[in-house]
Amino acid sequence: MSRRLGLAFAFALASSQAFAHAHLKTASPADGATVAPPSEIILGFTEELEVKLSSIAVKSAGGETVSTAPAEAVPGDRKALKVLLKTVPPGAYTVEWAATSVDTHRVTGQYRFTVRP
Ligand SMILES: [Cu+2]
Repeated sequence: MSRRLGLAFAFALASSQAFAHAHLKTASPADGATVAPPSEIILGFTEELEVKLSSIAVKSAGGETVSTAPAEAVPGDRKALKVLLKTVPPGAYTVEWAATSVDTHRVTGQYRFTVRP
């Protein structure tokens, strides 16, 4: 392989790794959804996760944390993360997540859903 081609290959490899971050792909409840009180939040990502370095916190409009425990693995799905919730009254909730993929890159985000009366 020529030096020039080798360099191009290295760049291609670096950029494909840069795309291997865990981005949010699915959420239950979904972003913007209005739902009956959920007992858990399940998030699906584009990459496999380091669960111990990932988190989900769910807060009410008043700022109270309603997630009960650290986020945990979803059996059989290394790209998913879940957290259990207390009994949640109607209102707006914010899900704040941090996902560390197996390449150790960390991506954070948040979204909202509403619990209907
Ligand atoms: Cu990455």
